[in-house]
This record gives sequence, C-alpha cells and structure tokens, in this order.
Amino acid sequence: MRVKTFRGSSTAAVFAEIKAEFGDNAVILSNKTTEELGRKIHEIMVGVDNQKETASIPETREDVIGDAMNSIPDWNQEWNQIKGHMMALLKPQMNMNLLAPRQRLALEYLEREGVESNVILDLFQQLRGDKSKAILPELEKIAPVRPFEKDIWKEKFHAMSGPHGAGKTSTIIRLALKEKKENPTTRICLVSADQGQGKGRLVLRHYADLSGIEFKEIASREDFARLIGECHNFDRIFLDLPGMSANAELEGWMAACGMHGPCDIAVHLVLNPYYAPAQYNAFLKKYKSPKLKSLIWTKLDESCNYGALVNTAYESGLPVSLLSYGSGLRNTMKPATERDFWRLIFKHQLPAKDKVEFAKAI
Ligand SMILES: Nc1nc2c(ncn2[C@@H]2O[C@H](COP(=O)(O)OP(=O)(O)OP(=O)(O)O)[C@@H](O)[C@H]2O)c(=O)[nH]1
Ligand SMILES: [Mg+2]
Repeated sequence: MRVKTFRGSSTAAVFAEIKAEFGDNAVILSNKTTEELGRKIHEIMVGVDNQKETASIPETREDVIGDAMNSIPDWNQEWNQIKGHMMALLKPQMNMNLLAPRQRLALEYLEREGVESNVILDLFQQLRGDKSKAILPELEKIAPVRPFEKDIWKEKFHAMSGPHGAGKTSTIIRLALKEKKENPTTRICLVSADQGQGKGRLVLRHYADLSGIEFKEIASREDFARLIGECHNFDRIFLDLPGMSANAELEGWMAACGMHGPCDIAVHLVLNPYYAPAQYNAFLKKYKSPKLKSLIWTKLDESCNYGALVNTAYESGLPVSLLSYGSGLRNTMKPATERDFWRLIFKHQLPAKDKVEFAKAI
C-alpha cells in the first residue's frame, strides 16, 4: 500500500484533491487539523492499494483509446441510455384510449411540464383499465411530502447539503428564525462547516448574533466530535455544509468529518428546479448517503415549470420537506404540504400566493 498525505485550507478542498488523484480507491488513514502561522491546516493521510492506483498518463494511441474505453460510460450512464431506448420503444404502446379523458389530460400536462417518460409510463400502468381511478393518489406515492415541522422531524442535527448557491445558508437562517419565532426559548445552534465559503459563514454568524442564537464553526473531525459532546446544550442544531465541488462526494466528506457514525442527524438536499435533467442524476449520485432524508426545493419563484420536482422524487425515493420561493429571508419558505406541492405542479401557484396560508407562512 502506498501512503500519501494531503494538506489544504478546508477538508472539502483536500478531499477533492484526493478524489482527483485516486478516485474511490483511497482509504482514509487519519484526518487532523493543525495550526500554522495562525491558519487552520487540514491534513488527511490516505493509503492506496498499489494495484488500484490510477494509471499513469497514457502515451501511445492504444493507451489513449484503452483509457477512454475504460472510463466511459459508467454503469449509471449506460443504464440511463438503455432506459431511454426502452422508453422510446414502449411509448407508442401507451394506448391513451385506455385512460379516461381526465387521466389522459393529466399525463399530457405532466409530460409538457418536463416529467420524464419513465415516470409517465409508470403512472400509465397504474391508471390503465380503471377510468375511475384518480391520478393524485398515484402521484402522491411517487412524490411524497414530509413537512419540515418539529414534531415530524425529531432529529436534533439537521444538515443542509447541495450544490453551490442552491440556497443552503438561506434555508438554515429561515428555519432558525421560524423556530425562534414559534418558541423563543428553543436552544438553537447554527453551525458552519462551510470553511471554503467565507461569505456564507459570515452571513450565518451575522444572523445568529442578531437573533441571539449560538454560532459555531467546524472544520475537522475533532470539531464535530466536540459539537456532539456539547449537543445536550441545544434542542436543534442546523449545519451548513459546503457545496461539493469537482469529484468530492457527500459520503466521503461526512466520513472525513466523522459524521458517518450513529448520530441523530438528518441531511437535506437543497436543489433548484431548473437544472438540466442529467444534472439531477449527477447530484443524486454525488449526495447519496443513508443520512440523506429529504429534498428541499428553493428558487421556485425563478422557474417556469416544475417537472424536476416529480422526477427527482421518483429517482431518489426521498420526500420533499420544504418549499422556498423568494430571495428574502421572511415569508419566503413553507414546510411542504401535499396541497401546496401539487398546486405548484398543476397550477404554477407558489405557496405564498394562497392568501389564507400566507398569514401562517414564515
Ligand atoms: N429567488 C430566490 N432566491 C433565493 C431563494 N433561496 C435563496 N435564494 C438566493 O440564492 C442565493 C444563494 O443562496 P445561499 O443561501 O447563499 O446559497 P448556498 O447554497 O448557501 O450557497 P453557497 O454557500 O455559496 O454554496 C442568495 O442570493 C439567496 O438570496 C429562493 O427561494 N428564491
Ligand atoms: Mg452558503
């Protein structure tokens, strides 16, 4: 086994470097944080089986072709291609006359809305032959909601993960303000694990200071262990995780920070509704983790359709917990309900547009 030590200013950056050099073959041997000239340095030591090391730079034409053949397509891509071909073959077999006009209209609408063919086909199979069957119960099985309310989400730790700029920090601030408003005595702690993103960290600290909420930063396994040791002082702990760049993945990042083990944590994936379809599959792969428990959709106000919400629920099997629809921090987010979710899909109606509900909004 070859051993190599990587150093950098954040765990995420060091992890990205390890991933770029050794892919998934590296085994983490140690992870520590030291201080040098007043700056935190993260040091991760990894071991790599010699046989599994990434091949050296290909030199001959055969090497280049061989290399290309080995690296594409991975099974996931291949499966997506096969699925695409199967859908193209199956779609003409989808005899819409087997459906009631209302059912047909609903499926046609969802298709225009960007819902993928495999989801439509699944719905068609559930509805065919029973013209009295309502579509909504079938849709609710595909895209369940689990509103972010404290008696439903009982975990003490809630971590927001997701791509850069998706709305992770804003979501945490909104949740903290909501909890504080509903119950001023709740002991909340806001934690920034986003060492690379100075701005997000400062914004979080700013709102924590303004609202009299405890604020902490974690940058290493030791910091997280300390936080677990102190967690009895808090009722709710919200963690702001960094966006995973390049080859970094949530599971590897959490393992490096010691968040892997048995800890009362729910991770939520914050997404926007207007990425390209392939991008969602890439995100679901990148952020895959047994600790990942829900999807949070932000920037709903900036999208012109919402098929992605249904597709991502279908692919991930995760419930939707929160909906956010404005750049401000107040009156811009609601715990997801089935009513709001399907109104958004079928009527393009943002949750806040509902006047009665608006008063109850955050
Ligand atoms: N229009 C709109 N803007 C939003 C919404 N939620 C967040 N934003 C804006 O999106 C931008 C990015 O939000 P952040 O909360 O900083 O996102 P982040 O995921 O923490 O970003 P990084 O830490 O840089 O990865 C900010 O300008 C927010 O005001 C939303 O629901 N609608
Ligand atoms: Mg942020």
